[in-house]
Amino acid sequence: MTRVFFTCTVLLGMVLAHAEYHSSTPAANATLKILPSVITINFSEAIEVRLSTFKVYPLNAPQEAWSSSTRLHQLAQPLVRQVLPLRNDAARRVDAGVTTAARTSKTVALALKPNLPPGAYVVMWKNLGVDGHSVTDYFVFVYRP
Ligand SMILES: [Cu+2]
Repeated sequence: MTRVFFTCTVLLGMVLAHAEYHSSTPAANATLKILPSVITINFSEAIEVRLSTFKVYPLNAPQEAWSSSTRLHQLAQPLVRQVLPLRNDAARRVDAGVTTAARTSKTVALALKPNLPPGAYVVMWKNLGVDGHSVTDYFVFVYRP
């Protein structure tokens, strides 16, 4: 009985998709006057927090591109591909790591380093859902005080 239930849960998880981005604070493509100290990402399903990777990087984007989410995404995509697999890149990152203590969670909080300059930022991840599937994704926000 337990095995049958487990199988159904896994199949249901596949049908309902994996741990996809649901919402975040700041929201994707938001422009902020005040930078929060913590970024929160909500997923559609719970993830294995410590088996997932989260990073925030500054996006080297000219100021005239800050108001164009299309332009920011064009710049963000190659950056994500390049830096998401990197190890030992803490100095380049503007996050100070995941602060969520739970082993599995639908919500993940990431601390930001203090005193970040105005600019565009990319929040990126490769998560591992509790259903065993990974999702790589990102979003961009702009800090323009
Ligand atoms: Cu899945």
